[in-house]
Amino acid sequence: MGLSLVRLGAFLMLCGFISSPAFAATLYQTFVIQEAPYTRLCNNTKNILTVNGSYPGPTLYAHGGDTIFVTVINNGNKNITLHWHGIDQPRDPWSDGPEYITQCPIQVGANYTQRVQITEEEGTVWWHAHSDFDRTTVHGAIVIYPKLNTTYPFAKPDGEFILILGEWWNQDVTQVYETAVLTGGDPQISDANTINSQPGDFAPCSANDTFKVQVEQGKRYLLRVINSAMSNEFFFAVAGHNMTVVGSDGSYTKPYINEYIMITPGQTFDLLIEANQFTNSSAAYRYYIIATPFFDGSVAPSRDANVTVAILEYKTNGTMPATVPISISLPEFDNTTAAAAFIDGLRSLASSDHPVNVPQTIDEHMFITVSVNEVECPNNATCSGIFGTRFGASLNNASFQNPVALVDILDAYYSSIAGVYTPDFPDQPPVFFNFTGDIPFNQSFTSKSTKVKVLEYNTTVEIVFQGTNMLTGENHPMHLHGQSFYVVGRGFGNYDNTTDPLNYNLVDPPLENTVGVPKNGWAAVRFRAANPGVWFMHCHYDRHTLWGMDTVFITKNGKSKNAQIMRPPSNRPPC
Ligand SMILES: *[C@@H]1O[C@H](CO)[C@@H](O)[C@H](O)[C@H]1NC(C)=O
Ligand SMILES: *[C@@H]1O[C@H](CO)[C@@H](O)[C@H](O)[C@H]1NC(C)=O
Ligand SMILES: *[C@@H]1O[C@H](CO)[C@@H](O)[C@H](O)[C@H]1NC(C)=O
Ligand SMILES: *[C@@H]1O[C@H](CO)[C@@H](O)[C@H](O)[C@H]1NC(C)=O
Ligand SMILES: *[C@@H]1O[C@H](CO)[C@@H](O)[C@H](O)[C@H]1NC(C)=O
Ligand SMILES: *[C@@H]1O[C@H](CO)[C@@H](O)[C@H](O)[C@H]1NC(C)=O
Ligand SMILES: *[C@@H]1O[C@H](CO)[C@@H](O)[C@H](O)[C@H]1NC(C)=O
Ligand SMILES: *[C@@H]1O[C@H](CO)[C@@H](O)[C@H](O)[C@H]1NC(C)=O
Ligand SMILES: *[C@@H]1O[C@H](CO)[C@@H](O)[C@H](O)[C@H]1NC(C)=O
Ligand SMILES: *[C@@H]1O[C@H](CO)[C@@H](O)[C@H](O)[C@H]1NC(C)=O
Ligand SMILES: *[C@@H]1O[C@H](CO)[C@@H](O)[C@H](O)[C@H]1NC(C)=O
Ligand SMILES: CC(=O)N[C@H]1CO[C@H](CO)[C@@H](O)[C@@H]1O
Ligand SMILES: [Cu+2]
Repeated sequence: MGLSLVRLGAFLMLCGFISSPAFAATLYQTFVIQEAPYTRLCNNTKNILTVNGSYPGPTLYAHGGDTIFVTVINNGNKNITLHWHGIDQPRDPWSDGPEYITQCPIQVGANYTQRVQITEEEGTVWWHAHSDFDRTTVHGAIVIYPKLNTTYPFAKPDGEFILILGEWWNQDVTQVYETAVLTGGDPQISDANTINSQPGDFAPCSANDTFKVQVEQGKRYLLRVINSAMSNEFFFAVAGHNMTVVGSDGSYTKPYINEYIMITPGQTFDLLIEANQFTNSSAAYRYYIIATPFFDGSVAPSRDANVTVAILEYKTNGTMPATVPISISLPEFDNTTAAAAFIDGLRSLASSDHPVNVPQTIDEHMFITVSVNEVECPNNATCSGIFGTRFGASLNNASFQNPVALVDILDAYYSSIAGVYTPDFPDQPPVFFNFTGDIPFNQSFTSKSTKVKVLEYNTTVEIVFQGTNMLTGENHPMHLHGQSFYVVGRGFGNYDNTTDPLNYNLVDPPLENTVGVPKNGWAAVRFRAANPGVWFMHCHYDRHTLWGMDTVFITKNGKSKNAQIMRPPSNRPPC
């Protein structure tokens, strides 16, 4: 999109004077939400919701420091919101996107221009719908190159590929969502796992559709891997090639060599591979890029366990026969040890160009239990959750409910509208017990509320997430909007506040926006609340978001002008 003077003028009027460093660019993009026909899995053609007709949607490219104005035009068949996952959006919660948290949906026929402000993020993050289950097909990558006149902290790769892991439903996902809301049951599982929307060679009838990348012997490639799946975590590998992790969640890491990675929904990894395996024989010129689900929950809500593949193919001088690509076996789907072994090796780069700033002293200590629960079945309703109840989920036994009044939380906060939320999200669970022990079924009930946590500007916060064994212990990818956090510790069992902090990494912990809280274990994160605004925090399994495994942080304004929320844009979607 070219820069339009007319639109620039309109923005100056809307937003006031925009000051940006001379080297940072202002970019413009138009995202048209529209239905488009897609064929996946044995000629099942149906309309899906897309951006600009493509699935995955368009990639946003920028450099550190740039600002992108994205005009979202909703020509689709339903109301929708978009979120820029992993972008801090300093002082601008208005553009963040989660429905009923920072805005009401963009209605059919309407449009909304969101400001995507890239500050310290570099590497790969992504954008996705943040309403109902629209994210299934409405998502894409955000590629952030080093700030102008700076370089990668590794040799510049010869090429790069975006690989987005996802899930495909033969059924209309809006139907899947509405059925889950109506019955309180587990949403129907997906029909295929996908890489760049393709299930790959092992899926019935889809051999022609497998996503393929071409590489040249002797060159080096950057793989930008995003997990956009609705409920599946994945082990991921490129057969025959080790991968060096160099970045995660839009932040550089110490180079970390592995045969496989484990990636939760919401996370991204930047991986380098050396294309050095070509032997000029037809037996060794094609390799599978492969992902298999990781699920270590004890009571499996049934899960789409299918493998998905793409193909990495070496360029050759002649025509090669289409041999079966070389594969690799990934850890078993429930191998907790294999998942932890990968995660525990991640470290921030922590160089002079990319320093870490881990809070060493903490103002607000929070201990948050993460649970799957039940809620009572309303009179006369048919509920298909466990034992005829509805599924619920909670943080500190508070099961989050979006505001019922037609107002979003940001608006209620900014305009002081009472009765929309309560500022009493607790700093600890109502009772302490053996969180990872056997918990009787009748102790798993919870209730709905809209509790938020209010933070003074510039406070340092530590959250210890404690996974519980209510109904089923499983890994939960907890995601925070508005800022990333340092993951200073992770472990299994009940967190011990005397011994576990002794093993924290306060030197070079990874900076992430999504952390996997291990099954029947805990994860400790730290951040400084220096971004005034209203920031959603939730499990990135969409069914858990729906069930209430969520809360909101409101960071109050600081004293100086640049520590205060920006003024709302005038074209905010009405409720
Ligand atoms: C970037 O480098 C170019 C060429 O060396 C120079 O002209 C330009 O001023 C530099 N820009 C910044 C923002 O440092
Ligand atoms: C979109 O939102 C408006 C306002 O809340 C509502 O009246 C309308 O029914 C919604 N449209 C759809 C297709 O859900
Ligand atoms: C956005 O909506 C406004 C109000 O309906 C309209 O005037 C404007 O032309 C629309 N912009 C685009 C890019 O569709
Ligand atoms: C898919 O549809 C095409 C065109 O209708 C048909 O020729 C082909 O046999 C179908 N393939 C399968 C696997 O059903
Ligand atoms: C697969 O692709 C080949 C070559 O393009 C084509 O001849 C064949 O019909 C395709 N098969 C299916 C099932 O689409
Ligand atoms: C991958 O790394 C392992 C461990 O460092 C090493 O043993 C193996 O040879 C490497 N494989 C390739 C293909 O480089
Ligand atoms: C292709 O042929 C050129 C020239 O003979 C040779 O230098 C190159 O190594 C060959 N490439 C491959 C992949 O075989
Ligand atoms: C789990 O993975 C680890 C590390 O890859 C491996 O050593 C172990 O044998 C695996 N366990 C099982 C039960 O497969
Ligand atoms: C439940 O159904 C009965 C019989 O249809 C009806 O009398 C009663 O009012 C209903 N209760 C509620 C809470 O809807
Ligand atoms: C908690 O329960 C687990 C599983 O029954 C058990 O292994 C563990 O010892 C218990 N921990 C405590 C502190 O009682
Ligand atoms: C934030 O707090 C730190 C101490 O934790 C202090 O050094 C810094 O000046 C404060 N920043 C602002 C903007 O108040
Ligand atoms: C796309 C794909 O591979 N689907 C398979 C998923 O797993 C089920 C059960 O094993 C199979 O029936 C599907 O064909
Ligand atoms: Cu969860």
